[in-house]
Amino acid sequence: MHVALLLTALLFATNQTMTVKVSGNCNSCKKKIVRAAESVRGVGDASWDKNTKLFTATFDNSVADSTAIVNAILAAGYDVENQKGNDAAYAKLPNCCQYRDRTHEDGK
Ligand SMILES: [Cu+2]
Repeated sequence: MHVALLLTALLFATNQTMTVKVSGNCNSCKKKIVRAAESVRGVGDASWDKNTKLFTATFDNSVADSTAIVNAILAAGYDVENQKGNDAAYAKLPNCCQYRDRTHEDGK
């Protein structure tokens, strides 16, 4: 029974979707978050909503995994859930994207 389930899971190991909260302010953040995620091999569609701060990605789980995607976003300087993004990368973000230091006008 368990072996059969595992085989089924392996045979159909294709697309998986993940949703995590990623900090950010604006459309420029969105581009960087999406670009970072899509730089991971196996990632198909990635998107981020600046109002809800929710990031969603679809990926081939035989090639990519959610940890690799989260790490790519952290490396770009963006906080993911309770993990802090890379400080050096964050320092290089344009002023409008400094989400830790300023709250965007249209944000809550
Ligand atoms: Cu921004």
